[in-house]
Order: sequence, then structure tokens, then C-alpha cells
Amino acid sequence: MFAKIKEFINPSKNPDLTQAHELQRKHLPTLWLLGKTGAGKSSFIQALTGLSSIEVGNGFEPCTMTACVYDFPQDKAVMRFLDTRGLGEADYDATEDIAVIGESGNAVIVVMKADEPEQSAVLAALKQVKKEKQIKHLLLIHTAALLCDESERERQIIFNEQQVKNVWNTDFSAVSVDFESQDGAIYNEDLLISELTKILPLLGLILEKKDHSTVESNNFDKVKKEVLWYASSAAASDLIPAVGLVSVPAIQATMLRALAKQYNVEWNKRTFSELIGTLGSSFALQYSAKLGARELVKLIPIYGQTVGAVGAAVVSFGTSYGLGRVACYYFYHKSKGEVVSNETMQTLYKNSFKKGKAAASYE
Ligand SMILES: Nc1nc2c(ncn2[C@@H]2O[C@H](COP(=O)(O)OP(=O)(O)OP(=O)(O)O)[C@@H](O)[C@H]2O)c(=O)[nH]1
Ligand SMILES: [Mg+2]
Repeated sequence: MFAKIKEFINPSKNPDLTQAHELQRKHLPTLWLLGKTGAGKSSFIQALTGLSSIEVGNGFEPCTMTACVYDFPQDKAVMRFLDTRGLGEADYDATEDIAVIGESGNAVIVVMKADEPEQSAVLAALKQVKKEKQIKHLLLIHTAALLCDESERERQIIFNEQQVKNVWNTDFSAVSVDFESQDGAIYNEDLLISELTKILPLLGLILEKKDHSTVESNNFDKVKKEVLWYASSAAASDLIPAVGLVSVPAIQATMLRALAKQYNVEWNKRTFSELIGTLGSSFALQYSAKLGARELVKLIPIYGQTVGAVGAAVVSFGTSYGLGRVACYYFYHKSKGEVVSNETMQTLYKNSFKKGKAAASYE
């Protein structure tokens, strides 16, 4: 069984992953921010991502007359924001932005200042979005909630929510926030993140609070976005089963090599065998079964293009994230000359696999 894994994750090959990374960029899940000028869209992106106002202001990847695209994380992006600009007059036409967002538009985030009842431009755009039926989810964010008079806030929020309901007649959640609360934190941050995670689970994994319990987990935090990027490339390449079959193990091999380097661990067949060895036979079995399933998927094109491909992508994200997580743990200890316990490795793999799989499961 190990031999079979080694056949796929070949530690000595240096494959060309251009196609996989291109597919990944094309399929980045996207949150579309819609709100009138001054509503707090850019503030939202800044508050969540930590991108500075200059970066957000300039938009390093402007894409239409009316919207800017921000990839996040910037260098190894796994998702993006589409930030509509200057929605003031009622003559905004959403057609071009709808086209840009394409099929990867996961949700529209409607941003309204809590005390601003005049929302005709946003509502008109939203009507257009609804008509196109491309975007299923909506989250309403009431900003500057702490600026409202407390006795008025509830009424104002309900009023705006009703305005959105009149246009978007399917279920949606709403959350009141303030990006400029006095203590510097986002008011209602936890609720905001939990609502965003429901729409885009991956965001939950990116934004999860750092677990500072050990030096090892602190170190993992620094390379986590790289692991997520490889996992997301693996998942994207699996959307085309014939590509995924070759790419996924190659991406994982490349990821392991890159991670070893970060931890100053020499990467060779022996290190690889040791690492895989700690994961035991249940990992080997799961991995081989998955490869088997993917080979099958490839032979049944219709299955492969529908349920099979999406399912395979989710599992590929999970195995890649799981492998990346345990590899970091293993490399960290190896670089200190310490031996890891197989049991710890296996538990960590199982948990991280689950976490990764959940993060990649969205509609
Ligand atoms: N007090 C408070 N001010 C906010 C909040 N959100 C945004 N602002 C302020 O409102 C102003 C406009 O915010 P932006 O984030 O630039 O608004 P925008 O939606 O990006 O506006 P456009 O780019 O013009 O479409 C800024 O001065 C922000 O500091 C909030 O939650 N509370
Ligand atoms: Mg803005």
C-alpha cells in the first residue's frame, strides 16, 4: 500500500503545476460586496483581512468600471472579494459585475449603514442580481451600528432588513457590526465571522483565532496560508478529473517539499517514508481508496463531471490540508531532533482532514 502512495506522491519529481494553479485562480470562491458609497465595504475588507487602506484604496487588481477585485491572502490567494465602488446613483448597472463574478460568486454581502434608510441604488442592483439567479446566498451587514442612537437602532435595522426582504425573498441572515468601535475590535466580530463561515466555510479556516498554545502551532500559523493554497489548488484541479488524477498527488508532493524547506528539514525519500509511516495503515488505505475512486471517476465521464468531481475536490482539499498540517508537525519536531508519536500524528491528521473537508464544502 505504501508503495502505491509513493508511486503517486513521488518525492523526487518536480512536476509542472501551472495548469493546476491556473484552474485554482479561475475558481476562487468570491464574496461580492454591494453597498452604496460610504456604507463600509472597504472597511469590511480591511477589518477582516488586515489589508491596509492603501492596498484596498488602490485595488491591485481593478477589474471593471464599478468594482475592484481583492485576492486573499494576497500572494497565495484562496478566495477573493469583489468590492463595488461608488454605488451612489440609481443608474448602476450590475451586468458587468455579475459577469465577472461568474459561477464562483458564493454570496453577495449587502452593506448598509445602519442609520441610512435611503438604499434605492443598492436595492435596484440587488434586484438585478436576484434575477440572474447565479448567486444563492446573501448576508446583510448593518455597519456603524454603534453610531446609531441606541433607542433607534433596532427600528432602523429592521427597516433596512425589510427593504432587502422585499427584493430578496429567500432566507438570509443579517448582522450588526461596527468597524470603528472604541476598543479597536470589530463590534460583533464573532457573530460576523460565524455568519460568513456559513456562507464560505473556507473563510472560517483562514480567520480562525490563532491557537497560541504551543510553539509548534504558532509556527504552523505562519505556513497555514501556504498549505491552504496547495489544498485549494488540489481541489480545483480535481474539478477536471483527468487533470486531478495527475495533479493532486503532484501538488501534495510539491507542498511537502516546500514545507520541509521552511522547517530546514532535508527532503528525500527517507524523510517522506518516515512521515507517511507515522500515519499508519488507515491513512494508506484511505489514500489508496481515494486514488482508486478517482481513477473510476475518470472512466465515467458524466459522473466525473458532476457529483464525483465536486466530491473528489472536497476530499482532495481535506487530504492536502491534513497532510500539510501533520507534515508541519513532523518537520517541526524533526528539526529539533525529536521523535513524534504515531498516535499524535494520526489524530492530528484525522482532525485536520475533517477541518479541511468542511472548509471546502460549500455550495
Ligand atoms: N463609525 C463607523 N464608521 C464606519 C464604519 N464603516 C465605515 N465607516 C466609515 O465610513 C466611511 C466610508 O467607509 P468605506 O469603507 O470607505 O465605504 P465604502 O463602502 O467602501 O465606500 P465606496 O468605496 O465609496 O463605495 C469611512 O470614513 C469609514 O471610516 C463603521 O462600522 N463605523
Ligand atoms: Mg470602498
